[in-house]
Amino acid sequence: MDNAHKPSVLKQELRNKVLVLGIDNPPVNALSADLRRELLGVIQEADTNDKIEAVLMVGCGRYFIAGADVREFGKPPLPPFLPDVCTRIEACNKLVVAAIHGAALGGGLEIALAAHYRLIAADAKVGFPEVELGLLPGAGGTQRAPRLIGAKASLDLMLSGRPLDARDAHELGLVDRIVYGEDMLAEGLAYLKELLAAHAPVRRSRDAGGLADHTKSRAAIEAARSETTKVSRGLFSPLKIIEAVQAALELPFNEGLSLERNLFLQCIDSPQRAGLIHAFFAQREVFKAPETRSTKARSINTVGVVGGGTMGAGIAVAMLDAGFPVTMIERDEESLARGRTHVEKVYDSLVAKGRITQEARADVLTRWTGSTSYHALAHADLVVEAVFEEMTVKQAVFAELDRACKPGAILATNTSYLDVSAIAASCSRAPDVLGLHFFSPANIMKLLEIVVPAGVAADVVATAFALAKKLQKVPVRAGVCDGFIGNRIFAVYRAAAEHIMEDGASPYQIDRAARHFGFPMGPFQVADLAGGDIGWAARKRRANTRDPKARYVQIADRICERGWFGQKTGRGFYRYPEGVRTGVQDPEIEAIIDAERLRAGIKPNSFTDQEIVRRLMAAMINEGANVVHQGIALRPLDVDITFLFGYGFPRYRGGPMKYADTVGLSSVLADIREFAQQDTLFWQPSPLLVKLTNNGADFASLNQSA
Ligand code: 3H9
Repeated sequence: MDNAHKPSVLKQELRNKVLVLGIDNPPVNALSADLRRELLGVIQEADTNDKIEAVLMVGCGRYFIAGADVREFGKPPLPPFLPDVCTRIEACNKLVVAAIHGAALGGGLEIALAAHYRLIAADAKVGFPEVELGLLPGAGGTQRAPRLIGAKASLDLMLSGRPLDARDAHELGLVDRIVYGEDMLAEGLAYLKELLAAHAPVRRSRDAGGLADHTKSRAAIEAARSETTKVSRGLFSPLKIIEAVQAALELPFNEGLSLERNLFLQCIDSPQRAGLIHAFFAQREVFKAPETRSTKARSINTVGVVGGGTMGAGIAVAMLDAGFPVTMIERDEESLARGRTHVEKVYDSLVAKGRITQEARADVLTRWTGSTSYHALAHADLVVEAVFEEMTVKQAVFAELDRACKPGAILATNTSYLDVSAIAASCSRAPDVLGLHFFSPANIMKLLEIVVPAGVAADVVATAFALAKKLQKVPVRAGVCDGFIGNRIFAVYRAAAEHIMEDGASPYQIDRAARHFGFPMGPFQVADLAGGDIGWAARKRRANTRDPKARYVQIADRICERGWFGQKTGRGFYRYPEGVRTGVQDPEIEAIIDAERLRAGIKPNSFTDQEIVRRLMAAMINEGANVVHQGIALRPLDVDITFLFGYGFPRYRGGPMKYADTVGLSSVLADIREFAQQDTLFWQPSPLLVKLTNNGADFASLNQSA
């Protein structure tokens, strides 16, 4: 469509010499090239038009402006550029007022700061979330905000990415007035009328004096720099934000602006920006599953949870936090009391940390009821089973649920590995059964794998997605297989780590390499945290079905045989002396590893950290490709989100599949083929990886909506 026929994204109306600009670019009024062009043109025209005395910018829809159009980043930039639009707004000789409702974020706030006065709806928010996308406020935000509210408050805003509510924004001086009416247009016009009557001057943020106290400003900048260096874990943009704010202090305004532009373009070019923006869209894309498009969700008003252990209690808390009444079922009164205590403990610790009041705690707990009889679930709309991870135990629970629950109730299992189809088949209502795999602690971890067996009704799946939204979780649709998406891929990653360990690297070096890559913990620290006994039991269960030709590293078994199950027993791959939460290296473990290498006839090699990461990532990516190839994950981005939200994969790398695209699929495949020279069975290239590489394609090409 040529520009002449495009609908305008800026509605204009002259009201008593006030030009009202209605920003109308759904869904969130992002500052697309069209919007920038129209804004620039209109402001230029307003400046010279005698019929116009002032300009009022208001947002149509739910938000004022959500920021730059993130979809444009990474593509050739389209003029006019946002900093120039902001400069032109600020330079306007007619009064320009921004009326903020919903949110003014990133470039949206920068537009507002370029206006001469700002009013804000009492329930609106403002913020600079650019840091979460690997960017900095690049349209004058780093120069105008410090002049308005000082270096410290600006740095807090830009480095945290957290939005401010209207009251805080007003207190800081970022906005001039809070309004309480619903009609922002009317509020804005009334404010402008007052300003005009009072002959309020054109007041430009670039001239504001928030940085007048140089010593204080410099101290704030230095403090932010030393704190950021400590905590930003390899992130690129935070230090650039500080550099830009320092320029606001030290350079004339226009020079500060051009440095900001330069730093912004450096951020745009960084692979971290690409990873973080991929994560932003993927996080939204995962909600789009075939079932969410084709059907409507059932309504969920009451929830049951079977099992009051760590997992069941965590799920109960997640449901209570989302406002549901929860009925917990346990086999006897004693277990039920323990379940209740687990739930109470979560809220007690929130009270102790001052996050909630005693009254709020009491209030939430009134929605919890417990019973030892399944009949208490007669009215539940959804029941989540979280009992011992054993097929017969789960099937027995489902037989009870089948008898007790009303028709149409959704029955979910929280299994992490077991065959959900087999669980569904054990009761008479397979279309109502699916897997809801929460991650521990269930009330905190954001990931929810929605495991979809073949016979489930589409509206049950759609309901699970709606539930995830209500729980503020990030859902990923997974097919049925051993370990679904996350645990299946993680098992291969862990096996690769064990191979490297037996071949010569210490678990400590492997963990360090994984941490340097960006994981909060390495695979052996994770094993110690999860508890060695769990994996040991699973290995014993699978011993009969394991391919006898597959490489099997026995080191973890030797450790478990000593009763060393990780953190909970004070010893695992690491030692955890009293009072120490992070483990210390253990020479006895190194001796066990040496003995195992000897037993297996392996002459240890040395590995660089980089070689370790190459192997770990190749294993993860290859299995990720298998999972997509077999339809267990809808798209590569679902694998990415699983690892970002369930396994601590560094967000700035976008997830394993995005990372694979970044390094290049041909290079990953070459690595796999090289490693296969030692172990052809383990390192079988995924057919999907081979196909994409042969076609010169990447995983991103498969990320269109499912
Ligand atoms: C920036 O401004 C840089 C400047 O400093 C310098 C430039 C030179 N662009 O989240 P939702 C889409 S960087 C394009 O589900 P909500 C989103 O993908 C930017 N698209 O709604 C979704 O699409 P779909 C700084 C965007 O009500 C739809 O809108 N700003 C953008 O739960 C609805 O989104 C930010 O980082 C965008 N900027 O939440 C703000 N934003 O329907 C990012 C959203 O096809 N945005 N979309 O899946 C947000 O935080 C939330 O979207 C918001 C609304 C709070 C606004």
